[in-house]
Amino acid sequence: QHNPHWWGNRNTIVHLFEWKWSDIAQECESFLGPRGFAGVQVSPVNENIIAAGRPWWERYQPISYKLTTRSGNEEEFGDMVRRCNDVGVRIYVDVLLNHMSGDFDGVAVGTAGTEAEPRKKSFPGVPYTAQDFHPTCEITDWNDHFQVQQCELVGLKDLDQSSDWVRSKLIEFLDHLIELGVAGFRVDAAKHMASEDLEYIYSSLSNLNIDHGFPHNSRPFIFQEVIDHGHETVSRDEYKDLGAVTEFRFSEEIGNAFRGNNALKWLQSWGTGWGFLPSGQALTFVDNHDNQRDAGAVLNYKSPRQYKMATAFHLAYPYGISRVMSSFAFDDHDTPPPQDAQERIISPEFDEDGACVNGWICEHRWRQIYAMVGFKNAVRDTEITGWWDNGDNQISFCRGNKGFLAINNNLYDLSQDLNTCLPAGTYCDVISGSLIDGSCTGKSVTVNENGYGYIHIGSDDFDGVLALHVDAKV
Ligand code: QV4
Repeated sequence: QHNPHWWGNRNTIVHLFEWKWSDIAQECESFLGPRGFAGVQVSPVNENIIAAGRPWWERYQPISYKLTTRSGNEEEFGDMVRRCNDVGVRIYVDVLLNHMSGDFDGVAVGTAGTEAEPRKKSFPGVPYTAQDFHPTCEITDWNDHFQVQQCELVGLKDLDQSSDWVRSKLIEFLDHLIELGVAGFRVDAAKHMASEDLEYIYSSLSNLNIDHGFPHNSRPFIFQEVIDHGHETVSRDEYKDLGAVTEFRFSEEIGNAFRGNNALKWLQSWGTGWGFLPSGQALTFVDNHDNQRDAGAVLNYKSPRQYKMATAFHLAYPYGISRVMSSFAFDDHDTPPPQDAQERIISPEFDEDGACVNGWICEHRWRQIYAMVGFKNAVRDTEITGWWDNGDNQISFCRGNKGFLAINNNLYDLSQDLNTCLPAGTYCDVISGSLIDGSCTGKSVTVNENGYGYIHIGSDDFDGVLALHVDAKV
């Protein structure tokens, strides 16, 4: 279940973290479809507890499988899936199979109005009772296989996926989403569940819905959240054959490199050469909604210059199943998504350049990022060739004879003739500008008969990247 079921030559998933379903439907039609995005990872869809101040993470504490959250209800969800599929954008749902909510004093009322008593492990909306859960214990040793899989992750009531009842409820929930037209799932906290149980659940799921344009016998795409830094007792290898796995080492290493802690020349062997999973099993990202909040090597929107360089490399280098993060502005771990005085999530608003202005960051609408989504589509099925570097933090490479990328993360200019591998002609750099009505609003590069062009990326240029491809020929 490694096939994401993308349309045509599309290649990139965007995580529209905490967006409402009606806004995502609109975004598919007006932006994602036209810009060639392949799919959207959406926030959890099923009912959750209501936590004080409405932190984003309340959605990781389920109460029932009713499809009502602050992002919208079932009807709005179904409408979004249909409208996105109609313009070739797939929907992947973040699903919580590991647990229900954590402790809550007294009776909790969820986002669909369902009551539950988490302390008693009583979730009548499903229903689940105490016998459907593992006995309560805390994960104190992350190298203890039993604790990681059978104790409670941050106190979240830990479902027993070996039980027939729990399995049947989870399968019913996922099948309902498949019926509504989704293409697959991000499996939250997969590491905290036994792979045999997950295998049973995944293999029991329905095929994707042919009424939504999926071919007969299409299996749901699965990507599993397993954080494996390389020395974990519960490793990515236990899950990689069941579906794709989030490759956290990718995120950490790309952050390290573009923060200047590791020379970019070493990226020549990026991918399996760095100990990452085989390309078709790796879900790759510069940052995700968790690690963008942690201090450390991982880059996020707050370091835009480095972030754009890392993203350009991510999308230009042929490795992994790519996901781009689309965030809301945050100060700390608990900052809620943009909301109004009634605690309703608000819709993104855009300025005349299409950038988001009201608390949504919308990295996917930054020209330097959506242009690389287009680049990845334009160079699909080509190999990496013509690697060049200056022995330090200036690199360039070609994707067959369809695309060329150069990056300068040194504190001095990159100015020289480089092999772009492109057919002779003039190309528009899609990072510094766009090709509009046949003319380029940014830098242009003229490529000669030998494929060489003069490349200049000044150390004080707004961006440290230059990208050319055959679909942006002047
Ligand atoms: C608190 C204490 C605990 C205590 C508990 C007792 O911190 O020590 O045991 O009370 O009741 C929130 C709070 C957290 C609180 C917990 C339970 O932040 O302080 O525990 O609720 O009330 C998200 C957030 C968490 C949040 C959780 C549930 O990141 O902060 O916890 O949602 O709302 C590991 C895992 C990996 C996981 C990662 C964060 O291997 O699977 O940690 N990542 C996924 C998601 C992540 C999500 C969860 C898992 C849980 O990507 O976003 O956690 O669904 O690496």
